[in-house]
Amino acid sequence: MKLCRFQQGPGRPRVGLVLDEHTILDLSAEGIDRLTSLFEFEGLAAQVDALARQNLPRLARASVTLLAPVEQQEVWAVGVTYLRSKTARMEESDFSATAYDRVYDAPRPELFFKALPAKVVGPGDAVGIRTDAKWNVPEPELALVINSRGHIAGYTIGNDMSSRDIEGENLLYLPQAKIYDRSCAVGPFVTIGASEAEARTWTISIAIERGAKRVFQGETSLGQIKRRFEELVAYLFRSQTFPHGAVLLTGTGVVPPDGFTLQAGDRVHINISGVGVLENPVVVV
Ligand code: DO4
Ligand code: MG
Repeated sequence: MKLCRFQQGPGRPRVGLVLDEHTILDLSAEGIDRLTSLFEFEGLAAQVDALARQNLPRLARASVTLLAPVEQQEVWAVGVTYLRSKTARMEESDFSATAYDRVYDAPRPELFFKALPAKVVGPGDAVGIRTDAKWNVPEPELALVINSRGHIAGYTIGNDMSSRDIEGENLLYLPQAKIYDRSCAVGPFVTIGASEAEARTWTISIAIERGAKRVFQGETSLGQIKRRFEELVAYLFRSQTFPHGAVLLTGTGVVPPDGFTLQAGDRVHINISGVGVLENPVVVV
């Protein structure tokens, strides 16, 4: 089952259940107008299943604008969770190679703040590349949607846009490489009712288009993520509370070749087999 946040015309954001490719069930008609409150439900999938059987308005998918499924949640990210990410980063910087090598095997994962909710870009909106960076890449990532009690309520797609030349110059520049306008896209759907074991069977793929040409594509399995999802969430919630829950990007396992950098006008498509496709054009910010 997939949930979404959407808007129809100038109206307020609403909450929907995706019935099929063309149809959304408007859960707001049942008084549910925030995803965050749904994510707090115990037995979320059963409750949404019961809602789905009610006679609620059905909307054409083409008549709504999908929004990022993020309301007041901070977005955080984990790094170096795939072997591919570790090796790419060790090659990017002699200076930081030991840090990446160590964190991959250390008990404590690398966690970093990524975006305030108001700065998250939704489906179809532009992601950004920095004017002062020369090597910019998207990072396609599974995103965990976590409630205030630290339970994983669902899964969505995240793009952890990164400036690899800034990150590679000095590890202390990581926040500048990772956090800037339009550096984080999330959406379009939140898949609920799937276990971690099921999510680990999904594939994540990315395609980057430049005009009519596909300039990069790559794919991996979410089963390649080294750490268990609950372990990542437990570290995020150590000595830190999230009254509205949080979204946690789980790291990238698909890295474009070193000669590749994004350009304004490119289109990034990220597909997770159990979730859907997050598509964003690229602009310079
Ligand atoms: O430490 C660098 C960032 C790692 C990252 O974002 C990733 O592995 O996805
Ligand atoms: Mg990342």
